[in-house]
Amino acid sequence: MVMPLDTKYTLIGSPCSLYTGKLRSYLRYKAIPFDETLSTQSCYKSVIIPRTGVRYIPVLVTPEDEVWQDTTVIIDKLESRFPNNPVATPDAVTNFLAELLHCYGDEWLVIPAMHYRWSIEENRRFAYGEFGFTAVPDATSEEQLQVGMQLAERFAGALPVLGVTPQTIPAIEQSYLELLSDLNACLTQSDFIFGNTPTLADFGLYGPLYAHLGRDPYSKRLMDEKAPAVSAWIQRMTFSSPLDTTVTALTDSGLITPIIARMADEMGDVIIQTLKQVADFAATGHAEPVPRTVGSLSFSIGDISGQRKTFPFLQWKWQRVQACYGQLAGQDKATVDTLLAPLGLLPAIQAKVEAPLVRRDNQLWFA
Ligand SMILES: N[C@@H](CCC(=O)N[C@@H](CS)C(=O)NCC(=O)O)C(=O)O
Repeated sequence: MVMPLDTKYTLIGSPCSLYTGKLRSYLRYKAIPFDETLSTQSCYKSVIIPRTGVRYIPVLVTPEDEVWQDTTVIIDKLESRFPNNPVATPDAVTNFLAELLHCYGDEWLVIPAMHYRWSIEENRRFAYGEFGFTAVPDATSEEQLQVGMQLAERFAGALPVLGVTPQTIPAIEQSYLELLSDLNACLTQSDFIFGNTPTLADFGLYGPLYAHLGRDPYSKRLMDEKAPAVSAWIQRMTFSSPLDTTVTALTDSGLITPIIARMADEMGDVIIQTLKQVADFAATGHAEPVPRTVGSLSFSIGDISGQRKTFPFLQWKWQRVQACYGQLAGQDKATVDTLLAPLGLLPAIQAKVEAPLVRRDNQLWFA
């Protein structure tokens, strides 16, 4: 079947939404023709909820009037429709590391992104306005502020669910500042994470680093001051367009290693606990689809520990990382093992998934 590639897609989302930012940047980079529409209250009622069955943004309406949800799935589908300027590189090791950092950006950097947005008064007030503008763009700014405050309650209320509490906040901030410093070193050396074109790593990291941490006013100042090369990368990613260059992989530059080391320290054990709790949940024979959270687990950042809910979606994302690892062979596998073993990430990479998850109708189900 010939796809109507000359017809536009419609991105439905919000200027302040993490995953909308990720997908917008990807669409621009790929030069995929699209219009953007705000995810207003009426759009949730008329399109988002009835057509996807869930309440997430962004969604992408295709030229054939299909409605796609979940940025990871959307990017997969678009990569097969638009093979030019692929986000995968010819280098299997780079691709694996990119999938790893994609997962880190999407699933873990939500923690500093949500903390800074909702715990810092200046950011919070800005977000109220943005939420209100998105929901009811035709209302007065006073009305938008009221609506924004109501809508924001649920998001701000999610902080403890993610493990953001007065006890963990100092470690979350310390970890974020160290990450900024590592990313700054990396992006001083190259235009994108792995060299001269963006990969999935860039799009995954960009979501939280742009829409929250590079756009909310307090966080933007912090980034500009502490990590100007990251701010410059945000600009490149925001206005990206296809690049006529060949990827030069920087996986052996040593600059990526501290970033993966931090990911391993903070996420490795959370992943192992998640796989186990999802398996325990499956064993109890609960009704499906699998709920958004299935219990809680402990995690540590630096030397501070906390509790957060267990997200089966993290397992689904991790299955992709494991599948990518499973495709490595010979020297590529040896390179990855040599890199990851001292960082302590191999147990999570090699952990058995007892109850694999699949995604169907925008929900998770046991395979
Ligand atoms: N995994 C999804 C996540 C989408 C998502 O969480 N979007 C946020 C806005 S940035 C949202 O709609 N949240 C609503 C909620 O958490 O209920 C993706 O990649 O698209």
